[in-house]
Amino acid sequence: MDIPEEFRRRDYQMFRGIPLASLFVENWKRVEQFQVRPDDLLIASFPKSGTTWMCEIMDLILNNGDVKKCQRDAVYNRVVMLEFAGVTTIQPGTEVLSRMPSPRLLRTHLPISLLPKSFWENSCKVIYVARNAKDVAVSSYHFAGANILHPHPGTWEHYLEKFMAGKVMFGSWHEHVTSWWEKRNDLRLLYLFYEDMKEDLEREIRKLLAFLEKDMEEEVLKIIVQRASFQVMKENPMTNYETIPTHLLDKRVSPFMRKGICGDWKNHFTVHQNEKFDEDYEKKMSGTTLSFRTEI
Ligand code: PPS
Repeated sequence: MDIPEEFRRRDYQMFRGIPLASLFVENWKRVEQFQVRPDDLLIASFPKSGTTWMCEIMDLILNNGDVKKCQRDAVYNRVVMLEFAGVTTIQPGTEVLSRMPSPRLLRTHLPISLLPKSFWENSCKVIYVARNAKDVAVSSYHFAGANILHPHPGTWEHYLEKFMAGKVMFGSWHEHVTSWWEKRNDLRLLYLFYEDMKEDLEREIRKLLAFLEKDMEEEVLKIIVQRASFQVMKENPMTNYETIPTHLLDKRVSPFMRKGICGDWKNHFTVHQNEKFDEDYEKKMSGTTLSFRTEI
């Protein structure tokens, strides 16, 4: 697994108004032509919103809580990222997916405006996971420090300004969460929240089961809740990203499974930053019925 020098720590490339890693832009044709199968299951999210958590849960559900089966590979290989592209040895997500038997689980961080046409035509089920903007900003700041596909994040103050302006990978959090929310009835979509999952994971898994029209024995449900706990996932090499080499994702800078809480933003935002953020947030979110909890 490697990423050539020229693609490391490079500035994002603007693509149809969205900042993306240039590796992803170069691969765009494949993404655009991606063929959805109606029994595909798509996990969509803004980065750092609980995607990996949802991937592990969904793989456990589809495998009926068979823990051994869910240890077959790292979570990012079990649930392939649609727009992911590397060069040399890293295969584009679309290529891996095209060889995968159905039912496929896949994930994306794309804003809904960039979702390939085939999703609208073939209408597979979609699970969107959203997390409050303040904790996402904090989590993505730490991740950008560790991940060479991002430019260096600089100071927290500098990064927070970029986040508010939508100048981070995949663009504006505000636009991402609201545009997926507004379109939730045009797709077969279940919209879930990280904070609700933290509050009562079993309850949220029951929502998933109803959406998937799947029955499950109570003992299996308990196993899934336990396997998807932060502590278990942090210690599980198939979910904690320890299989990604340090020169690509430096876990000494920040572990992938970092804190896994709601409200860590309070340890990062100054009073002034919080006021400025809230003011900007009010303006950007004024037209939506979507609302978030920043503490539980
Ligand atoms: S990525 O890189 O965009 O796919 O990241 P993503 O998986 O969306 O989000 C990573 C954050 O989710 C936290 N996480 C969890 N929280 C609670 N419980 C469980 N089981 C869990 N699994 C992952 C992870 O720790 C990251 O959040 P932070 O705040 O950085 O800890």
